[in-house]
Amino acid sequence: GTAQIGVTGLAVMGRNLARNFARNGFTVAVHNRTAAKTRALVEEFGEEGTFVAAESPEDFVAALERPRRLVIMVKAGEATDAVIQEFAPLLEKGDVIIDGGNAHFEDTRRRERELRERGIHFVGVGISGGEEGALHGPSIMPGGSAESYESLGPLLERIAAKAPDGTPCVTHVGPDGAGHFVKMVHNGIEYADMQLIAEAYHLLRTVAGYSPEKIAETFRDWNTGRLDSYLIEITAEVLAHVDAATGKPFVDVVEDEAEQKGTGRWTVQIALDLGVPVSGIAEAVFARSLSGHAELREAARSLTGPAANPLGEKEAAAFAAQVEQALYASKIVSYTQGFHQVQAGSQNYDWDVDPGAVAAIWRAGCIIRAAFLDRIRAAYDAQPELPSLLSDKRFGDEIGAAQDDWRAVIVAAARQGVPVPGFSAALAYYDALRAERLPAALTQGQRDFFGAHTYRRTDREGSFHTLWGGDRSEVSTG
Ligand code: 2AM
Repeated sequence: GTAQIGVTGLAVMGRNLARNFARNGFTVAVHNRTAAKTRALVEEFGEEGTFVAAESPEDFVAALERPRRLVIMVKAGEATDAVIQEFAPLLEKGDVIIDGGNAHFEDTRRRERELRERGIHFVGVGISGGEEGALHGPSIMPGGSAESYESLGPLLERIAAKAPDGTPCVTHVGPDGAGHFVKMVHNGIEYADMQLIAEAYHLLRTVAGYSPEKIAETFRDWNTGRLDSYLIEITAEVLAHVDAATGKPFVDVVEDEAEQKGTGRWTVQIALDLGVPVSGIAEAVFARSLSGHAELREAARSLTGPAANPLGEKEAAAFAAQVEQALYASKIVSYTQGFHQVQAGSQNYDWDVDPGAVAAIWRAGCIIRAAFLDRIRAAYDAQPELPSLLSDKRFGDEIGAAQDDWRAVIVAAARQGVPVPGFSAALAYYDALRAERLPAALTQGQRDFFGAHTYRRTDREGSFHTLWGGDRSEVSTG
């Protein structure tokens, strides 16, 4: 075979990825269960590069140079397993199967293990950036053996997005499920970013009394500063959009029930298992789920809230500046939590993930791309063993400078009845982490009281139990 890479599964993501490879000079074998799609791709985009259209799995495999590199772009779950089962028997030792779908990292771990036993490399690749990214340059998060990355890396580097400094947004994240894990956390952070932006919008609309157009302007302005990011940019676009049918702001005619595909939920589920407090991501997932409970919201609509009391024009501008501070501070916290999860996953699964490298490949191509990521990368570069992003001096200083406004915004939100679960959770995390003493000591006392769960003391080694039902003397338990 002559093709350097093959793509099977030619729905829009697979098609665009195949075109991206071809446009970058690679010979690409293409295959799809329904062959009409393969023919359509070559007919429509054939002149973009060199494609080898394969009708059968056998033809497809034969078209690939060895060791074969075969990208599967089908639905995550059973379809992926079915396609792996179909192709694995046709492959040889040293060939590489790449799953570019949105797989759960535990599935990737299982598939990698099973294929490794057959001498086949399995690379689970997180790909972010949607259809446009797949075509023009996504952020790519591959997990698998170092050997497979040697063969695959140079191709991925060509098709990946390029950061502002020209570096490709791809790195060997780590073994087996590391790539899909990091992609999952990316999506969790994306949920949190979106929720924080939504809260900022809600506050500007309700407390500052701004119109969607005025808020779009405000976001455009923020986008020239430290909040510069793809999500802020598209938020301004969405808010400025006017519905053609009614002439109303688009945001006012859309049903306010947010949906989700599940990767944000995975992030939180896994965080619970790993014991990582990703409260901002969790609140973002819950905020979407709450919005979707139309019946509960309808039943609660008559409950009492505070009297509306929007600010005057001058106060509103000052408030908007405070909201920018609150948004930025909360964003630092949610990335702190997300990177904690990346590091906890890395530790738990023995992946040896470099968090600075992860920040670097999120600088372009993906949904959370932002100038901000460069600063996270710099923080880890300066201090690879950074225990938490909040311990970075620059982030710590910035959040310290923002904290008065951050608190004022949350107070205003509470006064005016605007839900800000993301802002509040972020502030609670900040205040809890920096607290000298937490009431967890009391929690330990309660646990010891009702369940003899024991506690440790601040002044002595060992574990202890107080005889709560007796004379309340203390016994040493080990
Ligand atoms: P199709 O065009 O033949 O339906 C997204 O669904 C892509 O995955 C499509 O290209 C689809 O092929 C392919 N796909 C879905 N389930 C599949 C399966 N079980 N086996 C092979 N291809 C599958």
